[in-house]
Amino acid sequence: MKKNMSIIGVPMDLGQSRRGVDMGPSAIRYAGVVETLENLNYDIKDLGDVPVSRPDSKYEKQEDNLRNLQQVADANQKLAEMVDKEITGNHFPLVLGGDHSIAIGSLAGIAKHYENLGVIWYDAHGDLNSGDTSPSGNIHGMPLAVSLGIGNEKLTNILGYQPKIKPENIVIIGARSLDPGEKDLIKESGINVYSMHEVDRLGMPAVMSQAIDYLKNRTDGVHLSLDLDGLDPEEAPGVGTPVIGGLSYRESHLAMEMLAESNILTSAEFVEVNPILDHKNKTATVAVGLIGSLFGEKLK
Ligand code: 5AB
Ligand code: MN
Ligand code: MN
Ligand code: MN
Repeated sequence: MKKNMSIIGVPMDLGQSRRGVDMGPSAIRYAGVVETLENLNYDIKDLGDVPVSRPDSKYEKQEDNLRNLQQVADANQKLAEMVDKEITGNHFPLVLGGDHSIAIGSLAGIAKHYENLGVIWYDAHGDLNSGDTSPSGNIHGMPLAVSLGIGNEKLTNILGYQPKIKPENIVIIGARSLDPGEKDLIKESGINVYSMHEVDRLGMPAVMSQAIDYLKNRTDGVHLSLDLDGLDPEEAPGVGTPVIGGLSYRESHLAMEMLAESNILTSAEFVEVNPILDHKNKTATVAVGLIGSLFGEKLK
C-alpha cells in the first residue's frame, strides 16, 4: 500500500529581514520534490501554499522586538490548522518554507497529537530567542522557544494550548551560532545539543545513533525541523543567515538515511531556502536530495 503524504508550502519571509525566502516552496517544488517522493511510492497530495499577508504600512514599527508579529501569528495559525487536519486524516505532513518562523505553526498542529513529541532541530542556530533576548527582533530566531511556551502569547498560544514540547525531548544538531540568552536557556532547560564540536569529535554516525536511541526511548513521535543553514554555506548557499563551518552534504545525507532506517519520524519540515541568494537552485536541489534520503531512497 502507498504511504500518504501531504505537502504544505509556506511562502513566509516576514520572520526575518532578507527578502526572497518566500520563494522557497516554489524552488523546492521546481527541484522535483513531488516526483522524488512519488518514485519512492508515496501518494502525494500537494495542498499548495498557506496564505501569508503582507506587512502593513507600519512595517518599521516592532511590537516588543517582534518584527511583523501579527502577520507571522496569522499565517502560523492557518498552517497549524492545516497540519492538524492532515495528521487527523493519517497523512504524513511535509512542510516547505519559508523562513523558520513557520515551525511555530507546524509544531502547534503536530504536538497536539502526541503526549511526548520529540524534535530534531537541524540548524546552525538554536532558534531559542524571545523578544527579550533577540538581537534582531526576527521571529525566525524564536520558534523553538515559542514551542516551549516562551515568548509572546500570540505565538505561544496558537491552537489554544502550551507548551507544545518539552525541553528534554529536543535534540539540536549542527549548532555553531548561539546567542547569550540561548546558551542560558539550554543550560537551565536540559535541551540536548550536538553542536559542531560534538559532530567533529564523535562523527555524524555516533551523533545520529545517540540521538535516535535517545528519542526512541522517550517519545511517541518525532518531528524533523531542518534549516538548510545547518549545512555549510559552500554546499547550501541559498540561506539568509549563513554560518561557516557547517555540516557537509554527505554528513547530512547520512543523517537522513539513519533517520529513514530508524522509522521514528512522524513529520518533517525543510526551511530557509532563499532562491535569490542561491546559485542555480542549488540549495533547493540539496533539500530535495535530503528529502529523498529521508524517505527511503537507496543507492542499491
Ligand atoms: B534561523 C539570530 N540568533 O535571533 C537571531 O535561520 C539568528 O531560523 C537567527 O536559524 C537565525 O536573530 C534563525 C542571530
Ligand atoms: Mn539557522
Ligand atoms: Mn532556524
Ligand atoms: Mn537562516
